[in-house]
This record gives sequence, structure tokens and C-alpha cells, in this order.
Amino acid sequence: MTTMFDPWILSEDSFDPKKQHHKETVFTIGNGYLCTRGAFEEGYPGDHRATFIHGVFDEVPIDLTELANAPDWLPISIYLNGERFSLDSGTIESFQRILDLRTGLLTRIVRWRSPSGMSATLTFERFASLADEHLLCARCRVTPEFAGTVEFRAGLNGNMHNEGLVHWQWLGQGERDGVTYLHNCTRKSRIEIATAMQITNVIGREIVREAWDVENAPTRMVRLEAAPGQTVGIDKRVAVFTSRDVESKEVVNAVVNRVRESTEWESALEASNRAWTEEWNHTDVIIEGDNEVQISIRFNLFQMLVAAPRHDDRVNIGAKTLSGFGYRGHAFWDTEIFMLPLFNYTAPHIAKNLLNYRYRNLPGARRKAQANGFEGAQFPWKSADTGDEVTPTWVPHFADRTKLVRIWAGDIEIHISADIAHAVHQYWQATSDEEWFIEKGVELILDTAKFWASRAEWNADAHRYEYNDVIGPDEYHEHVNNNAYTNRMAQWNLQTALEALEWLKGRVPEKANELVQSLDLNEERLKKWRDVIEKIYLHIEPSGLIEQFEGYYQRKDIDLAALEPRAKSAQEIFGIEGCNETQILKQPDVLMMQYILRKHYSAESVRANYDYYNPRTDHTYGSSLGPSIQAIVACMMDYPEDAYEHFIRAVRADLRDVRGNASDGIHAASSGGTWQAVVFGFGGLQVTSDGWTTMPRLPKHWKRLAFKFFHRGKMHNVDLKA
Ligand code: IFM
Repeated sequence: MTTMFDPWILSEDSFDPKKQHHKETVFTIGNGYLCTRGAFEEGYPGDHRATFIHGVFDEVPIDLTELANAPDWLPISIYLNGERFSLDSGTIESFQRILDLRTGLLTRIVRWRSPSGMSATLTFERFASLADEHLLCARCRVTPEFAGTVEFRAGLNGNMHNEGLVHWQWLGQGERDGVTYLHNCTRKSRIEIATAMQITNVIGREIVREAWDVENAPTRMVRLEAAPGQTVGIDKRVAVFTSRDVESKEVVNAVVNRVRESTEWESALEASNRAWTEEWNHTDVIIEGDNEVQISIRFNLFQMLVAAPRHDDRVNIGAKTLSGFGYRGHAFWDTEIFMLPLFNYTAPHIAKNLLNYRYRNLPGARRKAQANGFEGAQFPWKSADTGDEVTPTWVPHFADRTKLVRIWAGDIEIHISADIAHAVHQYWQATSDEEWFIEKGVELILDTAKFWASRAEWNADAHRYEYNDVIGPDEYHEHVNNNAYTNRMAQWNLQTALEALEWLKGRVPEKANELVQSLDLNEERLKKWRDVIEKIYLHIEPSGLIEQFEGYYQRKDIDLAALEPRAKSAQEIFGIEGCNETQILKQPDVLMMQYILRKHYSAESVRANYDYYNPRTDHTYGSSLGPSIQAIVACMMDYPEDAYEHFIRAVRADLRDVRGNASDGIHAASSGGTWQAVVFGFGGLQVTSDGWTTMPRLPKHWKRLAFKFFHRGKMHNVDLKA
């Protein structure tokens, strides 16, 4: 039987325990407040079941802080005539899991035979309401093929941990007005969380109903009579609030009330669906002629949308969204360079929240600059709740965990400050949100510029400014001097700061004066900025080729193609130091810079760099950030086959687990990058102060590419046909 392709439905029709953790990531659902991995309601041995809530960080050794895996709202165990349903026992006669990307509804249908021979079809559904971010709903239906009983045990579980590390302390639990609640608190950060549930819509004849007051895992049991072919079931309605949302003394009231007041499944789902329809109305991308890419791009967008904070501007999106333990929920430049363009053009309110997070964290960035002996704002390489640096200094070696490796990114991967400034400027250009730019944006650009001017080193012999001992985006090379990406982005930051200040002086002189005073932007300082802009070292050859960093060409030139086939990164093959000595790139620094500042580079220069750096990049096993940008640059060069090859690597990153680490969570930058690749690469969208144009470069087999975008408050439709 052939099933019709539905471009909104992500499905699998068998369960492979070896892929359990990868699929938990893929089937993550959420609503911008929290996300829940696709673990099973009834559990499975070794599962990585997790719910992460934005901003709920707690202390850990080494990495300082991490998102605490929240009390589990999923548990529903089922007993068929007393025999526990579990996919690790009995026989799975059929299995289907479906994620409806249009609505965020996750469904699993299993026909199972118990070890003693009782068969039933079990259907599980769940969604996190997009209309009410504190509301979660689960439903379970069982159609037995036997007579007897079906028992449901639905609970909340505060005994959750982050791969062994316990963050939660039990504060209390109880029942109010038929609603069961659990109250916990993070051990160090003292964030309180309350979770509440109610079993509703019981279908079938009830034999027994009990409340089990298990400490930290309150459970409600209902046993129903079973007859062959007659479906029985329950709905489970859950609410979650933390002391980040309401005052601590109110968290329990808030969850109990929310469960009591919320509506039944159908209307709650309908409200959520309406919110999703609205969301997709401005975010969706239509691609005809390539089913795989159509569903994959929607999947990547879906994962961006479930992670995007809509009502909270104190949080960022971690490099693994809220979908896994990877990077502990920390945010990187991934947000500003890879995800923000999507939100600037499809959901500017989300972009604003994300930038407000950086604005709120300016004090942390100032502390970092000061601690390092610099001025202005030096944003942390990895950021969590306070805006202080959370990059660990030492971590276990990937190949031999008994050894430690020094991580330098927190000390010297400084380009992030310019990336943030660039994102601020982009947001302003895309939205014309002048009020925000005046109130917050200009200050971010000025204070990062102040950092760059103080970090620049004067080389008197060469009569130039330099940034030495840095790591560029290509992290295979550490402690390099004059990384082109860093130097050029710093120069852009300084130049843009001068322009923004002039603009502000003309527009709102009082605000300009206020910033001149508070940031001490005296004439001498601005003169230094001009000097750095003029004399920063940037090495460009007549062909337009840019040396990634000083001395790069002297590193060993390895023929990467000759290493194929391989299933390891170049760093695993050559070792950290060994790779540092080669020209192999984890991600193509120079191309990324030319893409970000594309208005400033000629096609010849981009081509010279693409032709040089593309074969030297560790595409499949290097960074997941590279492929989408490579795809755009290849489009700019009119290299359609290359573009598609890079792009397909990016859209498949998590769905096909290209790097073997999707179990750690979604590769968020890659997801955001896929939207950019489609819109700016294949669609060739160019937005300028005068308006916008497209230059379609669709892959040969694409018949249509359509998307929408906001520019300066107005929504535009693009519909490109082959
Ligand atoms: O920010 C990236 C970095 O560029 C490469 N390593 C992974 C980080 C998080 O995605």
C-alpha cells in the first residue's frame, strides 16, 4: 500500500531502540515556554526523557549552570489485565509515530501483544498549547482485544535529573478541587516550580479510582472495564508555572487554577491550532518538486518555533534549543547570526525578545570586559541566565575522558560581541523599530564598539591595529592572530557605532548626550575608533582571496577528499593540535564573513574565497553551522549543485542524524540557517533601504518556492516558479 505524501506530517512506522534518543529529539514538541522530548509516556529503559523550561537554570560543576530537567508531566502507565504495557516486553505488532507540524500534535499508535498474549491498540496524543503556554495536554485511548481491565496510572514526577545530576528539591504536593499538584524548587538557584494535573474525560466503565500520594510522584489511578473492541481512555490536563512567571507564593495557586479553568481537550486543541495557523501564516515556506526538502524545512522551522520565546525577553535560545541536554541550554552566536534573521523577517516580536535578552545582559558583558582588562561590553561566548561567561575552562577529552582539554573559547573567541551588534543593526533595518533602536540598540552597538577599540593592539612596526590570540568561527584553529572574520566584524562594529551615534545625535540629541555621558564617548575615544577602523589589519590579495588568519597559508594543506570515505571529523583524525597545524576548517570563517557583510564584497572576491576554502572545509563532520551558509554562498556564485549539496546536509542535520549527535538536541543554528539558505540563497532575496528584490536560483528539480516576510512592518509574498 502506498501512503500519500503529506507535506506537514513527519512520521515513522517502526520503533528502533537504537535510535531512541535521536528520535526523542526529533519528536520534541513545545510552545516557546517549554519543550518536551519525544520520550514515551509509559517510559522505556534508558530513555532521556526531559522537559526544559526557558530560564530555569541551576548550578552545576564545571559548566556553572544548566537548564534543569523539569518535573516530568508525561507519565501514563497502562496495565492490561494487570500486565504493564512497555515496548521492551511483549510484541510490537505495529508502531506509528506522527508529528503534525502544522499543529504540534504528537500521536503514537501501537498495536501490542503482552507477554501473556493480550493484545490491544494504544493511541497516545500530546500537545503543548501554543495558545496558553502553561497548558499541556495528553490523551490515551486503548482498544483491547480481550475482556478484563485496563488500568491507567497518570502522574507527575519530580524525581528528574540531568544525566544523573539532581536539581530538584521537593517542597510539597497535594490535591485541591480534584486537581493534583506537585511543588519543587531548584537546589541552588531557588526557582520554584509547580506542576498540576487532572484526569478528565474518562471513557469506559470505572471499576476503581485511587489517588496515590507517592512522595515527589503523585499518581492517579483509574481502572476501567475492558471488552474486546471497546475503546477506553483518559485525558490528562497539566499546567506548569515557575517563580519566574509569578511570585513564589503563587505558583501552586497558579497551576491549580489553570488546570481548573482550562477547557476540555477539543477546545484546548482548537485554540492551540488557531495559534499555530497564525504562526505558520507568516513563517511557512512552500517548496514544490522536492518532498524531502519540503517536509524537512517545515521540521526545521517547527523546531525553531517551539523554542522561540514569545512572552519572555529574559531568555535566549540555546544552541540545542530546549530539546536536549547538549550545551546545557547555553546560548552562543548561533542565535544572532543563524536564527535571528528568520525571526527578524517572520516574527519580529520574537527577534526583539531575543535582543532584549542581550540588552538586559549588558552588565554581564561589561563585567567580562572589565575582568579581562578591557572597556565596554564583551559578551560571553556562552551565555545563560545572568549574561556572565559560562564556558567551562577544562572539559574531558572527547576521545579519552580521563584527560582534560583546555577550552579557550570563553577567553578568546571574541567575535560574538560584533555578531550581536550586527544582529541589532539587522533587526533595526528589517523592522524600522526606531523606538527600540534608540532605547536599546544604539547602546549595544556603542558599547561593543568600545570593547573592540580597547581590545585592538597597535603594532608599531607594521603600523596597524591587530587582534591577536583569538579563535575565529573556525574552531579548528586556536590562538591565531588577525582572524579575518574577527577583524572585519570588529571594524564593521566600530564603523556602525560611529554612524549610529551620528544618526542618534540628529534624531534624539538628548538620548545621544545621555549615552555620550554614560559610556564616556569623548572625542579622543571616537578618534581612536576611527583610527582602528582605518588601520585594522585585513589581508586581501589582488584576486580578492582573504587569508583566514595570519600564517594560515603556511599550515599543512591536506587533501580532504583523499580521506574519504570516513565517519570521523578531521579533529578526531588528526587530534586537536594536529588539526590546528593543517588548513582544514571546521567552518568556513571567511565565507561566513563575506555572507554576513555581503554588500561589501564583489562576486569575484566571494568566488575566489569559495573556490579556495570550500575544498578545505570539513563539511559533514565539522560544524553544523557551516553548510547552510555554504549553500547561500554557492547560490551567490551560481554553483547550483554545490548549493544543493550543502543545503541538504543542513536540512537533514537532525532528521537523519548526519553527525550522530542529534540525541543531544536540535542543531538550532543549522535549523535557522536552512531558512536563510532558502530565502537568501535559493530565493536570492535582497532587502535594501529602497525595497526588496529576488534573484531565484532554484535547484533544477524545484518547481516552486514561496515564502512570506515582513519588511518594515509590512508583510510581503514571494512566489517563485521554475
Ligand atoms: O557556536 C557553535 C560554534 O560555532 C561551533 N561549535 C558549536 C557551537 C554551538 O553550536
